[in-house]
Amino acid sequence: MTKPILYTCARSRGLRATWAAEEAEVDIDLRILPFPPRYLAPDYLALNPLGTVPMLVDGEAKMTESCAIAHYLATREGHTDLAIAPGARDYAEYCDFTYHADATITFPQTVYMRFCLFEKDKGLEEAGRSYAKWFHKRLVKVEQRLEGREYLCADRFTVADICVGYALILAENIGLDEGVPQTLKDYRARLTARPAFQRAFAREEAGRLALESAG
Ligand SMILES: N[C@@H](CCC(=O)N[C@@H](CS)C(=O)NCC(=O)O)C(=O)O
Repeated sequence: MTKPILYTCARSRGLRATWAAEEAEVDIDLRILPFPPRYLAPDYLALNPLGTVPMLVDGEAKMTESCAIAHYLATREGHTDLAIAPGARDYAEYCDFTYHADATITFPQTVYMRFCLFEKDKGLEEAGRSYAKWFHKRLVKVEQRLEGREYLCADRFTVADICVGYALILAENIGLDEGVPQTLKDYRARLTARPAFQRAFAREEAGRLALESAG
């Protein structure tokens, strides 16, 4: 099997993939790019015309969705406990929360980031703030699911927790933590205490610092 190459920017949604690789013990070639790559690493566009991160290249396959990459890395060499198999308890919920993480939760976060952090000069901050409120309201489904549960599915840690957990990590990084319920902050603390998360974070930071000192 070839060694998969993960192109990403430190602390971006690619952290879902770096983290899944550490949990699943998949040996990846981690390539940290400057953010945003479309401007700061224009050669990357030849590889990924979207200009987005993460991107996983595995042989002929090229993947550009963080949650799909996390699931793929966890199951690339066969089923593992990081995923839930078809027919097993909570398979439907596993699929649902894994997709929910980016499509429903991270989506409003990114609109907030764009209007309130990256493009403040465009006069769209009010719209950005309403997306922040929308993000907080959308946490209700995860909050209810975690009532009486430590993890989202099948009473164990899975890729669904990686995918949703990243959105909660991002909330803290972009100043949206005030509206995050305490139960979800506690859940996030349980997730980020995992040795595999800490290794993934440290690998990305080392890549980011190497980039900074190079240039
Ligand atoms: N749905 C995709 C979204 C990828 C995405 O938009 N990534 C952001 C970083 S978190 C990005 O690359 N932004 C820079 C750009 O669009 O130029 C995923 O989950 O991977």
